[in-house]
Amino acid sequence: MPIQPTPKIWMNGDLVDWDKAQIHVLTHTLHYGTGVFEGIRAYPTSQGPAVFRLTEHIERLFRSAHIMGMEIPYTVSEIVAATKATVASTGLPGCYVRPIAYYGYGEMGLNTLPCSTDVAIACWPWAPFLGEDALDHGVRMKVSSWTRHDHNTMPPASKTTGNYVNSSLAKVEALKGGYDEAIMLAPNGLVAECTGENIFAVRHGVIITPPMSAGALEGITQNSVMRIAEDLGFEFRVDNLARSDLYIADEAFFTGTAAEVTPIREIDGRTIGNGKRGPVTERLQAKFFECVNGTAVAHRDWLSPVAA
Ligand code: PPE
Repeated sequence: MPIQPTPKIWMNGDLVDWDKAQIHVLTHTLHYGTGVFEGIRAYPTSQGPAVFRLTEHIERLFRSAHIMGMEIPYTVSEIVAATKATVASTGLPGCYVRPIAYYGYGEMGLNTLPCSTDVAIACWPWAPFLGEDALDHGVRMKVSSWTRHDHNTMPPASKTTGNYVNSSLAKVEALKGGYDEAIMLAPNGLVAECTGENIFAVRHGVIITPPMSAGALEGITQNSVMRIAEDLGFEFRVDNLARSDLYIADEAFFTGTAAEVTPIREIDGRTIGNGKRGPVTERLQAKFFECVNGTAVAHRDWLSPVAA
């Protein structure tokens, strides 16, 4: 889906016109994949557009930078305020938000120590990632032939731009094979996550998602679903999964800001459960959508209205 332009992009403290938000071809991060980024959504609510778990996302941006040894020349609250201002400037009821901190123009070479850090925040409309049909009926997955990088290769706990070379290889392989998404295994063969989502299996009523040590990102949607599962009285565990645990699951699904809560109906040619969105997934998904649009009674604090 082509990006739909919005009026402004925040760059280093200013809201600039969309077409003027440009960088030099010798920007460090373009060459070496050294940036860190976030994916956030703002949703339409009765109080206007509200950003979902905004501070948590910006804190994770700063944690990614910390892992990479990058200094962001702003505070968390400055980037939180800048994100709200950018969303408000679009005039959109809801949108996807992409903050990125990157080493800009000025230095070249693998030594990032002399580089200065630039920050940009862009917003645009992004419909359900894999389509409405995927949310209702689930998707077909493939365990990737590509391995998720090891903690000592590229730390998967950081949303580093360069990490996503691995995810893109897996995503394109899956699409070319006729699947919707890929499952990434860690170097030890256990399940890590999907290309840009956390994965979950439901078996005998227990919901299980792999830990960060398995190479999963500490997902904010994952955490939201965990908290919703608690509210609904489901048993939840963070634990390792083998690919066969996924094959024999009663239900499986994945979560992410872009993907929201997407059921899985097939993995590697094997039907998962009854091949439809399962009852646990359906309840978690329904409650998640109530939380993001502000109609749930609980977790109102997850929403930051941009007008406030
Ligand atoms: N794992 C990875 C590797 C990842 O990139 C994401 C977010 C998640 C898990 C889920 O995290 P959270 O969004 O906090 O629930 N992926 C972002 C980028 C996806 C893309 O296709 O680009 C996102 O969902 O915005």
